[in-house]
Amino acid sequence: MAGHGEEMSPFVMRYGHFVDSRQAVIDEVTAVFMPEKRSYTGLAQAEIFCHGGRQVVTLILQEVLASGARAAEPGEFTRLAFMSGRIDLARAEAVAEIVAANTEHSYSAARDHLLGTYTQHISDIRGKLIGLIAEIEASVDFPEEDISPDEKNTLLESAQQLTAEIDRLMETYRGGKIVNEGYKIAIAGRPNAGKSSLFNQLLKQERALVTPTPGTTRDYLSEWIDLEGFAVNIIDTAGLRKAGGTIEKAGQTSAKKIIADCDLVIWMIDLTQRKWREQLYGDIKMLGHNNIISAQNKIDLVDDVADLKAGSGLPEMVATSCLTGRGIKGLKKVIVQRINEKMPDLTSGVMVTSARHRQKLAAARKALKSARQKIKLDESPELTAFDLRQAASALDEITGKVYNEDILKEIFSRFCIGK
Ligand SMILES: Nc1nc2c(ncn2[C@@H]2O[C@H](COP(=O)(O)OP(=O)(O)OP(=O)(O)O)[C@@H](O)[C@H]2O)c(=O)[nH]1
Ligand SMILES: [Mg+2]
Repeated sequence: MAGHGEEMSPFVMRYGHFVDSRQAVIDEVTAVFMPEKRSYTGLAQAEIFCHGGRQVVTLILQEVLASGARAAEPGEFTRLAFMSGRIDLARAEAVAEIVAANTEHSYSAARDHLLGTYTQHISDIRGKLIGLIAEIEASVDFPEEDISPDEKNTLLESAQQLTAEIDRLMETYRGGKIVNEGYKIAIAGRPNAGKSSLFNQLLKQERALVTPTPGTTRDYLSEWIDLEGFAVNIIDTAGLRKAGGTIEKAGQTSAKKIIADCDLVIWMIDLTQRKWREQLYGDIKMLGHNNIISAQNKIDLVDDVADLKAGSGLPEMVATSCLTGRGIKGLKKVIVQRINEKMPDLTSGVMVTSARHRQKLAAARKALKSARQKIKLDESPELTAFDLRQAASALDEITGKVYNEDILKEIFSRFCIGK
């Protein structure tokens, strides 16, 4: 920068000209310097703020690289922040989560992870585990004294409580997965029932989310919407009918796969079809899904529908008209209810959204179970302590107290450049 030579005071934004090696001005910029231990990465760090044009950025980058810098890998800044001990691994992962968050709930889960509420909760459980290990190891020092039945009960109870805490945490993953990966809904039904019309109604009424889906060729339409803060993937399947040509058959096979894979099926009924009641039982049975809502569609064309009740093999039903929009609001309400059924308390700030974390919790739970068994059978305290230490180390893999290169590679390669 022109005017270099003077020391830059930390955290003071300086204004100046960015010049190339021949002193030609590239842009008018501001820049700031952050000393070691007080920057994002924990290393001494400088940031240059230039105009956003592609050419300007390229030229400045060229100069910076020519003077010996190297471009950062995806996630490298956050990785450095982790390596310097400024943030733990769960919080580092939350940086990627917050960048990817595009709905209210995914954002707030990511924010809670980033702020450390979740890490704190894991650390608390770990602390209790270490306490239990200490108690058990204390008995190693007095091998001549057997553990009294009272002591044994206390140990078992503590271990049981810890298991219950881990269970509660693991249960949040049911909702956490939805918050993180989205809720998948398939719209299915006989030909002409109004599937595509419902698809369009939902898209028209809700904010569409730009979520990249793998670009495979497919015979169905898939879109993402924001439904009361949840990312919802709606899929318009090909008609599930028995007859049909080869292309239709291919469509049917994939429709079945999609249906098996989704969280909820909306089964569209065409009320103008005389035999819809008779068909419904068989159709629902054929779907074989445990979460179905039925939309009795084209209500605008018929007089009466209120003669079939949910239960006895039939799903909950909502009367709709995808032509006039009647009943769509009610249908969305039922969908949101179904999503909420799977949600833990969203205000607690403690929700497992990562499959990796869930896996580590399961490992901790398993080790705890084994420890409880050993206490019950009066096995040697050393062996029990070993199991408990394994449980603690599984939790340490969540927060990154214990890590290996493979874990780090996997986590940080998913980051985007510049984070
Ligand atoms: N009157 C009325 N017509 C509807 C309603 N919903 C859909 N339709 C009409 O029914 C016809 C079929 O609708 P689609 O949405 O294409 O049905 P689909 O289930 O996607 O049909 P396929 O993909 O061919 O199986 C169209 O002419 C729609 O305009 C409704 O609620 N009321
Ligand atoms: Mg269609």
